[in-house]
Amino acid sequence: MEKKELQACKIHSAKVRLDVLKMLKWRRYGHLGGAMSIIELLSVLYNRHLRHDAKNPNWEDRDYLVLSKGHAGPALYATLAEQGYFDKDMLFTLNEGGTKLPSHPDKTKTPGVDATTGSLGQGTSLAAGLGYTLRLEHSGQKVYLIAGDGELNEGQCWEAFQFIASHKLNEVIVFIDENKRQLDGWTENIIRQFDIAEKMRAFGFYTVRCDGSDEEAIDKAIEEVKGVKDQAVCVVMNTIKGQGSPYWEALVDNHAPKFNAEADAATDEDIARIEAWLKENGGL
Ligand SMILES: Cc1ncc(C[n+]2csc(CCOP(=O)(O)OP(=O)(O)O)c2C)c(N)n1
Repeated sequence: MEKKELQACKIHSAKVRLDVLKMLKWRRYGHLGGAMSIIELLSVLYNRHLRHDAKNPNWEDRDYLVLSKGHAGPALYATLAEQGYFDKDMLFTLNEGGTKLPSHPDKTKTPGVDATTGSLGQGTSLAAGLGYTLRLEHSGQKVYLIAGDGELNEGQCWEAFQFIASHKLNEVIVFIDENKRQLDGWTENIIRQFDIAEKMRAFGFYTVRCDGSDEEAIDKAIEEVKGVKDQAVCVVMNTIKGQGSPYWEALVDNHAPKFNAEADAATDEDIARIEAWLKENGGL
């Protein structure tokens, strides 16, 4: 990717991170940790790979994003707002009664959301079915599926992965956000994952690993798997839950924290730091 494009992706990530922090601080609680770890991926997808049109969210030839770890909705909403699907003011209705931005994505409510998710595991089957339909239609469209590492505790994921691998369904690009934590702690203390990339390979996927905080590395990984013919593909991203905030990264219990005075102060520091970076880099 050219320098200019990389910088645009980094600015996009910074703006989205800023909005996620602001909206959750304003809301006083929310799914922070797992939202922060997919911000760079969403930036690379929406700026470089996903075929989409914010002016025409139901464009028939679009690619699909399935956020199977649906609780990371705030990252998707901030991304969609940054892309122009709706006004940024709407971000500050998150989780309110009657909002178009419920805590988990609902395709009947939000422009740009194609998959209703939140019950972990289900998005993987949805993506498999969607990908199979696109295959039958020879449409050339793609499905970008984002699953969490804790989510892999759901047997349904592995049923869907068997289907995707068996049909060499590379219409679906599987991303696993390996942030090593889940709702109630470290994944290895709950159900040990062993080596996720090796597991995906054993299931039949062409699998690459990348640093999920590095837009360039993510883009490279996607380019690599897009070049694979005749095999299912997967990108395992090494990330940190709470990525991009020293305070939230260090707090192990950052899944859906409530804000208090300490969190407010730390988040204000994050906001100031990100705004300063954006100003320096022409993003504000
Ligand atoms: C079927 C189901 N069981 C339990 C939950 C509650 N839950 C929400 S998020 C979560 C942890 C998910 O961990 P992971 O996929 O690693 O997400 P991340 O750490 O990236 O936020 C759980 C258990 C759920 N949403 N769906």
